[in-house]
Amino acid sequence: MARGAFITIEGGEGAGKSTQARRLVVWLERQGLRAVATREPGGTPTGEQIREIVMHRGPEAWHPLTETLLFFAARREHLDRVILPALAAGRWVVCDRFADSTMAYQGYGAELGPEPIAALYDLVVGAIKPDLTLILDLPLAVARRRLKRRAGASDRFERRRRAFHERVRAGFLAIAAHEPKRCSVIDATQPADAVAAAIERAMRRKFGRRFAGGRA
Ligand code: T5A
Repeated sequence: MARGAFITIEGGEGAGKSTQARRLVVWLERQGLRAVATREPGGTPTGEQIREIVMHRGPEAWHPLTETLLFFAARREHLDRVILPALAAGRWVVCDRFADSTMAYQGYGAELGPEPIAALYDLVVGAIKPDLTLILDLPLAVARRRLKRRAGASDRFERRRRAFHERVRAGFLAIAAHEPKRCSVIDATQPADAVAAAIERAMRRKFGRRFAGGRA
């Protein structure tokens, strides 16, 4: 059986990752492929517990390495229990955030630096890499407006300083520049349909032959 493909969707808060992850799974299924959507932090019962700890922690400040270790702990479980079995069973895995988020948020945003993140990646994830990473890029002002409009809006975005979010955005773009074969930067300021069309084009460029009617 052909191995599935591992696709990650990355970007800052409110960039439209969850919206596009859902749409991409539907699109893949229309191509006759079996697809599964998952997310980080989360994706397994343990991962969801870690998500609760990280996302709903109290006001005390954490060392950025503390949250980095928690994200990687959740990730190892996620790989073993969800991602690798799905790929081995021929499924296409669409993951809303993965290790590039740790590099961008903890490495760049929290200024831990890229080296500890890269070292932990080698230890925890090893040789596994996403086949394609879609980086949804959005200016902060647009992200803030979208998140404020959303029903039940949280203040998570506002709790961090603007400079933090700017470093995160620069971090994602630096990752894309460093690994242009794996990463495709998508202009996320466009309406959701146009973003989905840009993602479909990136998918066809990368995997064309594997889709019904695909070019390549
Ligand atoms: N984190 C995570 C780390 O620090 N390190 C790590 O290693 C990992 C894995 C996770 C938090 O944890 C951090 C990063 C985060 O702070 P999350 O739930 O993944 O949190 O994070 P968010 O990015 O905050 O998720 P959001 O749901 O807020 O953002 P999305 O998924 O990017 O956006 P989405 O699709 O929910 O859309 C947001 C709003 O915009 C609208 C939607 O309808 C929605 O209302 N929208 C659009 N509006 C106009 N045009 C478009 N094209 C639109 N697309 C969506």
